[in-house]
Amino acid sequence: MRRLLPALLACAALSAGAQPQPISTRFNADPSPHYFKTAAGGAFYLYATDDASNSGKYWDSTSWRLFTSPDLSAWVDAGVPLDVGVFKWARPDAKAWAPEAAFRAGKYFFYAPVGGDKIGVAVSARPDGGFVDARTDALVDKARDANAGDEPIDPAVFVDKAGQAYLYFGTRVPKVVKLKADMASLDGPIHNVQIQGLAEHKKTYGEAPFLHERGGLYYFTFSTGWPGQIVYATGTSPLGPFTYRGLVIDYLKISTNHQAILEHDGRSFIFFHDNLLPGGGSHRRSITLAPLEYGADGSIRQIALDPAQVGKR
Ligand code: FUB
Repeated sequence: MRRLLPALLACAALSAGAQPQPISTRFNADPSPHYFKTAAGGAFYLYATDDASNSGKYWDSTSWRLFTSPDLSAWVDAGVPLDVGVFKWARPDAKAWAPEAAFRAGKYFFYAPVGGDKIGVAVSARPDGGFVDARTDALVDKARDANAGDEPIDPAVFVDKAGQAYLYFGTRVPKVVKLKADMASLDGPIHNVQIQGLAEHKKTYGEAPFLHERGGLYYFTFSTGWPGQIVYATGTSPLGPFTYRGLVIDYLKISTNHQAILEHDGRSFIFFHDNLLPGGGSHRRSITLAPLEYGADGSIRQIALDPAQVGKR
């Protein structure tokens, strides 16, 4: 019974309205969850910023972390899938921030900000390691690419039903650009993502762009700033424009908020990070997840947090 208890608690945490539980006792942040089928079978893979190996004063870790799960309840720390050293062009002081992953044509792709001014892309035949640079330079480079924005970080990839891949990224001004079928080159210009209705609702775009589709509607979620709420907007194209719809996760008692949505077997989950572990804080975050529920009109229901978790409005 004692061994069963953590798993039972974790299962309970996946029910609507249950309190979010950290997926690990290791500090981690910026979730990028996926379900991948390998020769070993299907499993959930969660790539993260590794807050456990930062200084505790800044997000200065130089490696990413992977967690795996058969069922979204019990998670295993699968170690370091790669570090910034994979990107030989990275600045010597480059930090490993919010990662993303994607699968296409037998290859696993890993996207990440490297140094705050570039986004790199790595590739591997397996999801848990073996990643090498998919190029010899950055996929997005502030100094090279028109309209890359002031801070090209927080990459998120969405592939539509026709197989077209889109890369979202950026702070303060959200960006979107198509990817070629190789998943490692830009296909056309970088556009600003248009979000209508933000000012009327006294919201701004901060960071953590993410796109998912449900029932033919495209949902663009993001953090409003520092600290930030997670809010959403919807549109009829992955390229936008999107119209502001509402709040998903309120302010937390940490300086960042960063979400990702996983749809699997007809169920939706939202992953985010918070200050859930002893000794936690803005630079020592912990990933959690909760069921994501929709109203009949396609609206997203706000995630219920313990009032003690909610930060200042
Ligand atoms: O983890 C470093 C940065 O904090 C990420 O890039 C942002 O999204 C914020 O979560």
